[in-house]
Amino acid sequence: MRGRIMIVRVFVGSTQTMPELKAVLGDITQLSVDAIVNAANTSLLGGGGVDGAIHRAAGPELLEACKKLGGCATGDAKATPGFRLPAKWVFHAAGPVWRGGGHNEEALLTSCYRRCLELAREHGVRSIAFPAISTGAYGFPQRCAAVTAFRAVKAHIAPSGVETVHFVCFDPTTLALYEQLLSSAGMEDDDQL
Ligand code: AR6
Repeated sequence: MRGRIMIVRVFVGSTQTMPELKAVLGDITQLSVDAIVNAANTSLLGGGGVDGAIHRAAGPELLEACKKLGGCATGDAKATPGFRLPAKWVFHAAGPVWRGGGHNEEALLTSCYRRCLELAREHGVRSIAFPAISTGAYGFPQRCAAVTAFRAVKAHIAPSGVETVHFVCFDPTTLALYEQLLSSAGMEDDDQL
């Protein structure tokens, strides 16, 4: 991975463990974590952006596995093996298309992150990497997406058993947003984010 890495430990409740949240700049397909998340579409049959990169790196077995899943509702996520990726699992999340903000977009994006953490629990995943779901082809405003992602992870990580979360940023602007969120992570009231 190139670029900077910011790491923060976040206290998320009454558990003994304190998960580590990291913002990293780079290509999610390169990460040796238990699971990477794909910003997929409801067909789960591949596409451009990070979805295309993940399918290319995982090999054709990934598409064959996806075909058996029967698609995915917006806000949901489904798991496949990682095949030729360093990651053991891929969690394919279907993010919402941004339609101006009045169509439940934030709740649906929150649901993607929550579902991935539920899959992490089911599959014994301790380290997970998320791309900035819905911020490319699906047009979600970057800052709103980052705040939504960060709040969703903080809200739902405790029961998941996940110890390390990588927020993988593909450009320096996204990285700067996540670094700002991580540096505010200790605040009780994150409405100021
Ligand atoms: N590693 C990490 N992040 C990446 C990578 C990568 N290799 N490549 C792109 N990104 P997008 P969406 C970032 O468009 O908006 C696909 O065609 C990218 O800079 O991949 O959820 C699917 O099949 C951006 O910040 O996903 C769907 O049809 C983020 O990943 C549709 O696009 C998400 O951009 C999903 O659109």
